[in-house]
Amino acid sequence: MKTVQNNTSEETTVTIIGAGVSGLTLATFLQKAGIACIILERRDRAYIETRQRAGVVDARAVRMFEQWDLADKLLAGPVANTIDYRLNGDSRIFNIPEEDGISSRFCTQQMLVGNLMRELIDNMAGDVRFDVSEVVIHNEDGVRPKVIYSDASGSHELVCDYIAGCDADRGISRTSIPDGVLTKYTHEFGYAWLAALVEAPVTGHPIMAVSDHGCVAQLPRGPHRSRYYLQCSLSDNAEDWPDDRIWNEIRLRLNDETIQNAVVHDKFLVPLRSVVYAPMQYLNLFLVGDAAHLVPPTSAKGMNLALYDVDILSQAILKAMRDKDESSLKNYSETVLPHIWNYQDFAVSMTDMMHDAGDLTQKGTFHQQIARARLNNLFNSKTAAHLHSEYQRGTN
Ligand code: RFL
Repeated sequence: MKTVQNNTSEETTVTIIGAGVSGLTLATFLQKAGIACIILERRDRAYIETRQRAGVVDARAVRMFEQWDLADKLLAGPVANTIDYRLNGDSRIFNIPEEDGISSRFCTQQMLVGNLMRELIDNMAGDVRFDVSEVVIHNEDGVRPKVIYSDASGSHELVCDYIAGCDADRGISRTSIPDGVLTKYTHEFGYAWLAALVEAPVTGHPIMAVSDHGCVAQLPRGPHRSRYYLQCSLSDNAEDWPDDRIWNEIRLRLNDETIQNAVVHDKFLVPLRSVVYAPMQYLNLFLVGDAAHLVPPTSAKGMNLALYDVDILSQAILKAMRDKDESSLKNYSETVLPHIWNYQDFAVSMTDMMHDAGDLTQKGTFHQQIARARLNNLFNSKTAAHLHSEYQRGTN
């Protein structure tokens, strides 16, 4: 049977491209504030609800959700305030300081995204259009922007006031900005992490470990699972890492022969890199989250930076709509970028320290000793203990 093609044109206030953690959070806030918005997402709902990534919502983001009266509904997990740092098997528990009495929470990105979907779509009748394709942005000076997209029923046009580009690094929002407007700042660390999702819960504290054989981390991903990260070569691929090799390396790097093999659900390589695009806006288009910046997973901050952007952008849109004052929108990029750079600094320091302290092949023995001295400072000095909270506080 031939499908009838139905071409439409509609108006809304904010078109959001991408129903990841930033797009869904932004839409939920706008919907709660009575500002019309539509999300366009190229995947289906089931795919997005099962995509496994981050595991901790930091204290700043917890406070943001509390301010919107959404923390209890969206963030299910217990507080996350310790990390077990290990150097060749010697373990120290690091207490992550609270921020104004608020702690980070264990809440997987998958859980947060699922809860956001239920709140936005099922409870607030939010408009999320899945399975769209051929999304094209028209954002010319002096004209209300338009977003054209296709779905199974035909080609459609959304005329809006603002566009939020929440479609991550490979989306179309950033690439719709004319050449020469954005500057790309990037740093390649020169190694990768093998990310393996396993059927073995974190039994003590989340672990970040340095050993002479390279770095390993174990982070919680729900009550029965954890994500292991193993430093590896940029030229490796997942086939180089059969399950037995993964478990042998985990035992070796954690100095713990008692660890048992368990089911490995998925494994893939993440090349470690830091990227920032600036400015994070062009006319009526605003870039949010991974569309504008990437941090290496060592820092566990990518999702939290995306939520920071949403916090600033949602307040700026509210001000523009309620008070007819676009000054905060005009300053969006200038407001957000110092915080992003602050976290890039944190991510680079953490990543260098954790890798240089173990791996001699990158920078040699001198830098290994420097990195180990830094790690000891982190364990022993009160000032260093405040490092985490200072970064967390950022440029509030
Ligand atoms: P998302 O969550 O990737 O969502 C982008 C959405 O846009 C859609 N999309 C499009 N839709 C319509 N049209 C198009 N042309 C489109 N192109 C793309 C996509 O389908 C998707 O649904 O980006 P967002 O919202 O910017 O959020 C960023 C975070 O997801 C990301 O920073 C974190 O996951 C990073 N990250 C971690 N962050 C942390 O804070 N702590 C962690 O421990 C942590 N671990 C991780 C991570 C990311 C990882 N990977 C693989 C990327 C671990 C891993 C393995």
